[in-house]
Amino acid sequence: MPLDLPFCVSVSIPAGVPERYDRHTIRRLADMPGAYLDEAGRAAMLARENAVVYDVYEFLRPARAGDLLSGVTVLHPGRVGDEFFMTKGHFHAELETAEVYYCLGGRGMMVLQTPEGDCRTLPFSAGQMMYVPPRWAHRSVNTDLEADLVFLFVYPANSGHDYQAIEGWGFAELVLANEGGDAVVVPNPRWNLGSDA
Ligand code: S6P
Ligand code: ZN
Repeated sequence: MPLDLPFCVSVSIPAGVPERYDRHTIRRLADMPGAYLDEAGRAAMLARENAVVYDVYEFLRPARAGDLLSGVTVLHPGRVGDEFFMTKGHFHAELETAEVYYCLGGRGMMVLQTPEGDCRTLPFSAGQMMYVPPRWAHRSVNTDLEADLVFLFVYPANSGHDYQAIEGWGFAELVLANEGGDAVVVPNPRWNLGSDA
């Protein structure tokens, strides 16, 4: 789409895939080594099928302060062991940048965490808006095994992404299924082992 002109695009509810977009990123199980607690379970699933965990459809803009990036994420249903499918999660490289999510469909949670380790896990379902303050890393989790978790996002175009810290430390909290299949938030036993552990 032309970079400096207004645009308007249809985004269906609850499916979420925009009628057009600039970039489509597909994240599969193979793209998430070490992300799930049950790494052996991930490897076993991967041996059967490199399942798509989520799709991201983006409207691109120049990486300049004052501009906004936007798009839609479609996080599919599934579990690795007891852990629900989730996004990789990231800090914004420009730490002092915020983000807004609006959930178009499905049922899930967002895990948010500061660099100091303050971790909050909040419900995030169709019709809800999530404000991610500056400095808070964020990960989305689909807790519904039948439906996609679909959300629209908007954030400053100069934010950038820092995946490394989360790949190393993870988040302090995990969202797992209990014996009845319901989502429960539990402390991450691997938390703070660090990438050099
Ligand atoms: C970008 C925004 C979303 C995520 C997307 C995938 O700042 O938070 O577009 O990129 O939901 O998550 P992740 O952690 O793989 O980038
Ligand atoms: Zn973000």
